[in-house]
Amino acid sequence: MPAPPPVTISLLPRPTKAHARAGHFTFGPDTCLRISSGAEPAAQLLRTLLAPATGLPLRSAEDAAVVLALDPALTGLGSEGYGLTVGPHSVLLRAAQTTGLLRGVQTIRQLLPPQALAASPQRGVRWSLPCVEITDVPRHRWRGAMLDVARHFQPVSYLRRYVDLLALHKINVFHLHLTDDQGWRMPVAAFPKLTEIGSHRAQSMIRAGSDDHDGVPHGGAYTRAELADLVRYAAARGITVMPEIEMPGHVRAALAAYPHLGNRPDRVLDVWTRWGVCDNLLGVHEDVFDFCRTVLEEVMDVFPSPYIHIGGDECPTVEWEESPEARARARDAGLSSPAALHGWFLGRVGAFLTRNGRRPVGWAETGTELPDDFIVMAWRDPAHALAAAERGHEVINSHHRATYFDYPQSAGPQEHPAQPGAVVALRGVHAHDPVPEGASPEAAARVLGTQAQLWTEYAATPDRLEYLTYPRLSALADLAWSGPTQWTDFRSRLDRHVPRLDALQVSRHP
Ligand code: TNX
Repeated sequence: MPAPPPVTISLLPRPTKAHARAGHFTFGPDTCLRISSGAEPAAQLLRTLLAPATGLPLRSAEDAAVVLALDPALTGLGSEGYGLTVGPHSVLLRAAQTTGLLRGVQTIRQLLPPQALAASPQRGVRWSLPCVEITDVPRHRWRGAMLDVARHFQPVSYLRRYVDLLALHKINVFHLHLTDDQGWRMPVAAFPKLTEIGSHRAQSMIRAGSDDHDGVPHGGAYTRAELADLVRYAAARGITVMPEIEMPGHVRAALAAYPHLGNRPDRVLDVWTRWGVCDNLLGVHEDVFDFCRTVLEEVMDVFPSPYIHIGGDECPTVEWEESPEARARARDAGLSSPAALHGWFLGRVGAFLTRNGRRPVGWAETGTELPDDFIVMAWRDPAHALAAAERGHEVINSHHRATYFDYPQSAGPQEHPAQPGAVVALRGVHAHDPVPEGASPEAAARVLGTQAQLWTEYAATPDRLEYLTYPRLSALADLAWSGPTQWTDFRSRLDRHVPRLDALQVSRHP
């Protein structure tokens, strides 16, 4: 076997503290694990991740060289931090909570040669990692990635791969955008037409602002069992799957299935084939709130996530202004105008979630319009993130100019068709501090973190999704875990990270 090449440590995200020591630890067929009580999920993950390329059995033994230890007394590490000591004859991974061990497993994986990440057996590689002392605690507790499976459906097998790549980057929230004007992807037993009708559209618009359509039907929906399985798969990697059910706008697919939920029950709508902002909204009669509660009850059954996203974005209120019923409802509720039904609607549904022990999350249109108990996802403007945090909301900074991966990565002609309107370059992603400038210490403490958004109007296939996601997600994950770093430091670590993405056959942007 060839001697191991000289190693310097290069991790992404960057650990809080890492001190390299002389020497290596080498995994072999006889390397065993000692697993403390509560550390079994980490052992399981380590075996699952390393088996395909290395074939290492990593059996359990009492006198093992590799120790995975849960120690609740390590309070300084929080729920996700870990300590890792690699010596020439031993590896010790410790954390206060199981999730911390799962993060540490990803670090062990990155310390190995990149071939360790391959999907098939790799011969002639020495499975060595450099001796090192690491203490690692994330800066932000919300490090998310949103995938829009409403505009283009992806099978759950691909969602599992997406989750695997997130876990490599220590992302902890997978936000699944399940419903929109162009498709409804989650089955709800009490409303079967949501997926029977709402999950298929006749065709799709080709380019923004043009009437060209591709003539190709598009559709797909998950089964409840597939979603429940995805939740378990993600949990085994320390990732929460947060579902999003859009309301009161972005609901055209639901209205195509159940016209009585709209503002004009007599009107038959199709599942939308265009991109952009649609005028059709849910009505504000009690049937609609029964519907929302029933849907969310099923959502809460399938997704144990403490957070449930209910949309709230891009909600033109024309239909409410034109509806005598909605105008009367606004008057009876003491609202100044039908437009104020937006906050009233979200407040009612949010209160239902709160009563059920979940936190509502919504997209901020201004930073000051969401009900008090909402976690605010500020997407339009960093000023909204600041305003919401100053107002007392917990905030996820998702500024579109730095976190919307549906925009192209450069203005070059080589880019695939993507969302028009902006360029989100790697450097811009790297430079986006989630804590908005000018935040008071109290407001800064309410900024939970940041997340990437992948809207999929213009991305239909796994290749395209990965091209848009990587390496920008590597930059966002680094920022969310480690905080701002020097561009040159990030670049050199990314150069060493790219072989890992390549071993995983990620169809990344060059
Ligand atoms: C705005 S951001 C939207 C999405 C689009 C996206 C395209 C947000 C909450 N709504 O419906 O897909 O822009 O970039």
